[in-house]
Amino acid sequence: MSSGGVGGGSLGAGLPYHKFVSFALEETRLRTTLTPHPSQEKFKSIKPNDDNTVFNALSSSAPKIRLLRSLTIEKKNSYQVLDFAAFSEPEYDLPIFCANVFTTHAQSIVVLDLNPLYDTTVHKDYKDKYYRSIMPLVHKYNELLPWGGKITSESLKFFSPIVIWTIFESTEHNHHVLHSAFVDYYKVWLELMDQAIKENNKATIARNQEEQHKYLTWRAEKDPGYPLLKKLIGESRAEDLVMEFLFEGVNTLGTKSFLDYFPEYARDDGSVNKKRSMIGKSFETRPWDANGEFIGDAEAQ
Ligand code: BLA
Repeated sequence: MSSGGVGGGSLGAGLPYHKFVSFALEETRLRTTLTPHPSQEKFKSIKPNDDNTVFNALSSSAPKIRLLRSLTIEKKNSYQVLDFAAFSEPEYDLPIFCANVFTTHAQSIVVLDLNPLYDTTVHKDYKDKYYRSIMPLVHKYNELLPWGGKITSESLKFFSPIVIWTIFESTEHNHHVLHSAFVDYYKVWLELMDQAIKENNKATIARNQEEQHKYLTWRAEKDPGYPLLKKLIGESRAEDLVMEFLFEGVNTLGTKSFLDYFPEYARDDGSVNKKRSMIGKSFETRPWDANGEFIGDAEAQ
């Protein structure tokens, strides 16, 4: 019997998504100094219940970056996962870099975005500040990585006008295009990070922190990957991974609860509705125009 699942660290070098992660780390090191994040130690060698699955988890910080973390999962002959994100310190209102891919032999489900800290349909100033100049990215990838069809409607307010939401056939060519999009999007995020100026206003910093906390709270509760993580490593280890690694900060950046932010999920007995979506899926086509104006109407879809 091979010792496949043991010592995931070294095997990780062969993972296709390892290439994405190592590019991002190298590119980040050209701009800033990464130090290991406290969560790294506990999560670097997660051993799933099944020998055919390998986890790789890495987390770092840098002067403007509160948390840069990646998780890759490979289940032999079955599926691969990339979950990569970067969160700034609350002194900056930077978008959250978000790359999530779930790949089987047949298809890949992809979200690649600079998730806005502030909902861009409400905060036009935020939309203009970060997205106006990078809208051409949409044009570049719109045909190669087309809109993935109806989506959990609640996700939309966490997405930016440049989001790549796509489901494609898992071919080498498509993965090549995805890699190129990842490189482009990550370079843009790094450039924004480099240019970001530290905020001194306490109220603004507190608001940035609360927005990040709201995002973490949403994803820690409703992330589509959560059920699979529970299956792979069990409920309690999956919860640790989600709360203390993937969405680290959810227990420390704020005190509001999921229902404080998303009261529509409250059940009569005060618990959180387990449904992923209260509204259901909508948006058959891309709901932003080329200028990043929101043109979707959930009711009408
Ligand atoms: C599916 N993942 C999805 C879907 C989206 C995302 C939009 C399609 C289903 C839907 O409409 O919700 C991703 N959604 C996101 C992201 C945000 C969001 C990134 O709102 C950010 C705000 N995916 C992972 C990990 C796993 C994973 C770590 O990131 C597994 C460990 C799996 N994602 C996964 C699976 C599906 C999926 C199995 C298909 C099953 C399903 O639709 O529930």
